[in-house]
Amino acid sequence: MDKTFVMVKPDGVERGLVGKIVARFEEKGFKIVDAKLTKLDRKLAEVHYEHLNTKPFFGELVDFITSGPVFAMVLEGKDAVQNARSLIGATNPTDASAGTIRGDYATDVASNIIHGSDSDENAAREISLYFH
Ligand code: DAT
Ligand code: MG
Repeated sequence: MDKTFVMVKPDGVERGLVGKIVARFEEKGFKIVDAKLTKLDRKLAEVHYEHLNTKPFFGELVDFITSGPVFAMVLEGKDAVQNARSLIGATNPTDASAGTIRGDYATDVASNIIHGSDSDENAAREISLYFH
């Protein structure tokens, strides 16, 4: 089975959305194979988002993702990366369809509730960063 890495960001944890978000993945058919509440230090945040480290919003992104606890999960299922991204919705919640997690719960790209890996290679990388 394929695996992906999904993380409810600090805004989602603060707003009490972990249960609802986990339920969506379970209802879709994913199996939770690992999970934890954790807090990123700046080093982990900078490594996780290193592909964005030249962007003007990088500092704000690192501040935000380290601002409080996150709920990190390893999910297993067929085409896990693609199916999870479909449930999550577009990066900018303004573009995310109703029925997706970002479409239903977020309005701002800088606090868009949830992360999901974008490729099998990045899923493996992120799983090893958070669960080792
Ligand atoms: P995704 O999270 O959909 O994979 P990404 O990897 O391109 O999107 O970006 C990672 C995160 O960075 C994204 O979830 C929110 C933040 N971000 C992206 N573009 C942004 C922007 N223009 N302004 C502020 N934050 C942004
Ligand atoms: Mg991404």
